[in-house]
Amino acid sequence: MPEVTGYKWVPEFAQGFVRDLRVRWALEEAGIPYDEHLISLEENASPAHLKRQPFGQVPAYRDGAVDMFESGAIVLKIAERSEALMPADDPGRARAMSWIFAAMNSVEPRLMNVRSAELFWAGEPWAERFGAKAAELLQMRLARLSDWLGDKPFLEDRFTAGDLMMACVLREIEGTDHLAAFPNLEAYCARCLSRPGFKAALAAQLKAFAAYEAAT
Ligand SMILES: N[C@@H](CCC(=O)N[C@@H](CS)C(=O)NCC(=O)O)C(=O)O
Repeated sequence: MPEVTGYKWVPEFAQGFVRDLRVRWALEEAGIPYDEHLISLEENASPAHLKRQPFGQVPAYRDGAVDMFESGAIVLKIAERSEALMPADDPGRARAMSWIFAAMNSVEPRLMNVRSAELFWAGEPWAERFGAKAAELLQMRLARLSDWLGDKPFLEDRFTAGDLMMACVLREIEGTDHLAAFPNLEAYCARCLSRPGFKAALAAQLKAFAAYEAAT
């Protein structure tokens, strides 16, 4: 059975946002059961973990055939094996692939700049100006995404792993002013997150943290 490496516990602000969620969601959509391999925050720097994830992060993933790191690569691998996440035809697969990379390379870095200024660097003398510029650049990118989506339910003609990844990125700013300017993106994000696969993945990650908290 596939095995997903995540954390035993993280601080509350990160609960529900650790990136093994992306892998869990992909497996849920594909209907593939999996085992959890949960490590502590300290263990992520252990030689054994660094051998599997060179940057000391989660997620990692392994099954009988592959041993992988990087959430995007893992989701792509799972998607290649499941039509629930990618169409069977080559042009359709190429589009889904493009959206996975777009979410992680074109949208997420701009969003992370904004969130880092707000959450991690707040109070630094330069953070306010940096954050304002970062927010402006994020709005420009979201405007393009919003134009592309228009009134379609998904980025292409059906739900794919590209939507999964884009929704994982957008939910970081769900309910904030950053997304409020784009009602179609807000509705799109909510549509993706209402899928049973997402709910099951989120519940599984949170259950692990709750179990750890109850035991300590
Ligand atoms: N690009 C990596 C990022 C993974 C990542 O940022 N993981 C976080 C949890 S969401 C982590 O393990 N952080 C601990 C650290 O960087 O030391 C991916 O998408 O898999």
